Amino acid sequence: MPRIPVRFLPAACTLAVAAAVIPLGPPAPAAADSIIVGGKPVAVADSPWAVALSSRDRFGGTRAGQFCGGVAIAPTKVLTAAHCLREDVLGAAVPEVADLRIIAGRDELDGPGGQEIPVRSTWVNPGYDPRTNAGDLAVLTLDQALPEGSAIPMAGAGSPAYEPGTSATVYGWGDTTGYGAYASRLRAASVRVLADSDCVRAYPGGTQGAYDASSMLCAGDNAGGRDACQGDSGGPLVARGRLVGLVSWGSGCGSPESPGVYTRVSAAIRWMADNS
Ligand code: 4AZ
Repeated sequence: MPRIPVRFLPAACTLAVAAAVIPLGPPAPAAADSIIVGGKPVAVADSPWAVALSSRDRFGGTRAGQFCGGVAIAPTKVLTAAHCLREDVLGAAVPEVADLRIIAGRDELDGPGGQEIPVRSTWVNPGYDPRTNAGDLAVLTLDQALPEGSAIPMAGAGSPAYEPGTSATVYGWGDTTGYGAYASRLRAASVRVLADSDCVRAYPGGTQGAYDASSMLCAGDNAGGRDACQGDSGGPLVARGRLVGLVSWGSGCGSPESPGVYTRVSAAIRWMADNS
């Protein structure tokens, strides 16, 4: 079966909306053997910086309108993927999405507990290129502060957390199967930071997409089976207790020859500094 670069498919979010309107057949399986894919449920109390992005207006009431992930780097600052805020994902321009919120501290999306905090303003990296996915970063400023201890430190350039082979964990409420089975509890999967050459080989350009080591980070599981998937976008990749990546794109989910591609957080630090 041809593998379709996920970034050329409608994002999870769009799929969720489309599914509500047009009965779709099962989405093209990302990878039949992959099943966050290959992860396990985790307690948000142990990863309080992992937040869900939600809009019930745009994505419906089930799973509290979750459509992407995010990660708190300060009490009122959440990083996510720029592509999560695209008009073709939201079905409207960001300012028209009146109920854009983050959900923090809640284990079960449909359950009680935790907090829903409105997004006061959004900043999309002006260097984001929707064609190549380079610069896939947005910053959300929250209306209220998250509880103390909710932010995760970011790994700066040169941190050992970026060394290939480092074990890392990716978190999200996204598809657990590649078939559109969205999680209602936060899940995490163990992957490794991979060499840039692994992603250059997998994504040389053309239909598979192009990996750019200056703005992207390669991570996955050599054996396949553990990966981020649709709906996890914008969520955290953590290594050595620091944020190293944001879920961005990839071809399918969990296939050994197609690692996950993440926004490189050391580059994100630079983009934020350049624009502050
Ligand atoms: C997505 O569409 C997505 N396997 C994110 C990450 C990956 C695939 C898809 C990586 O949100």
